[in-house]
Amino acid sequence: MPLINKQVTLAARPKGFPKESDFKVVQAPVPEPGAGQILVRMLYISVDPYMRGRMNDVKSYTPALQIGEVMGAGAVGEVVDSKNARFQVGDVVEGFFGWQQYTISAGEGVRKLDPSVAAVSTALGVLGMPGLTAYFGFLDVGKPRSGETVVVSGAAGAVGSLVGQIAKISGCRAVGIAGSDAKCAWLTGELGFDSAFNYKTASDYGAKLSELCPEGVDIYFDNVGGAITDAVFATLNSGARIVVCGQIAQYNAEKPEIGPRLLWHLIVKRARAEGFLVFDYASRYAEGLRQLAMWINAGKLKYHEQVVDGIENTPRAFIGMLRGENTGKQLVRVG
Ligand code: NAP
Ligand code: FER
Repeated sequence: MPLINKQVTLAARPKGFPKESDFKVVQAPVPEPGAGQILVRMLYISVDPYMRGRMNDVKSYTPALQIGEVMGAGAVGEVVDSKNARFQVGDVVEGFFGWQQYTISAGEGVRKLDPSVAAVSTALGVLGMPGLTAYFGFLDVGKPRSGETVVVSGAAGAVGSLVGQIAKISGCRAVGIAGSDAKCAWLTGELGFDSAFNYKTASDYGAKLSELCPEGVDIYFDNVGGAITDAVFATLNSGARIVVCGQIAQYNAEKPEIGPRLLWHLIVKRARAEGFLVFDYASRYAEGLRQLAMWINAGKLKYHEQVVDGIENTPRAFIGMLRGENTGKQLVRVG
């Protein structure tokens, strides 16, 4: 058993876009599990957009990270020592273990994985937090009806790529907005989206949306905010639902961006914009995971994972995800 636990800590609060120097790779001793605890050796670590918010000195749903603290994160690992009757050495588990090679846990909020159901990495993507976000956000907040038109921003990412497919499963038309031609080709060619456009090369989002959604937009699943969202507001149908999932276009902003004031569209269209947090659905996670796994097994739901190797490369993977270098779910494999 190695004695060293490599960890990635917050070294400085980022100003705007995070830099690698905002993080520090440190070495600590591998902790010893006490009574009731397990020792977990990490296999995969997640990098997610919400982590950017936790790097600011702002308390929200979760408290802000302190300088020197290990970056909090979902991760999948193997139990290598157990003093807890619920877990055995060799069990593969998912929990909020952080950007580090080892951690001890009392088992609270730790989920045992069945490697025969799916690759264990999926517990951080399609069969984990992002998959559940797509499932509950789209179905519960979006309330789709067959034949409706759905627009998804951030469409080629972990959440967005699933939302468009769940829209198709629900009998809707799915239109994606993503940041490269290759991502758009993947959405329409492999995932079954009806159409998609590249917001980095489109000069007029409104014109593109009118072309691709000739019957208007009934559900807008918003992962990004900003100018893309401004354009979608003008295309909403009467009774439209806007699922406010994420606003990643603003996460690195140094000062608030002032956009056009568009809420009057909600009045005229009797539309509803509703934010949600996946954690609110904790009591229904089992239902969501069961359905997502059934769709995967039936070939109705496809997913892609992008994997970077090495704990030291976690900051780079995180920054890359914020820049749109990922297609599907970005993960770090820990050797
Ligand atoms: P992701 O989509 O896999 O990765 C982030 C993507 O955002 C990048 O690949 C990039 O793709 C896009 N992006 C970055 N900057 C952008 C900008 N300025 N404008 C437009 N797109 C930009 O991440 P995810 O984990 O699936 O999360 C997606 C969104 O859902 C995030 O906003 C996240 O905060 C939110 N979320 C919310 C909840 C909740 O409970 N409400 C839970 C999970 C996630 P492009 O190449 O397309 O730019
Ligand atoms: C996310 C964006 C924001 C997310 C969670 C939040 C789980 C919650 C933020 C807060 O409570 O401050 O992508 O994913």
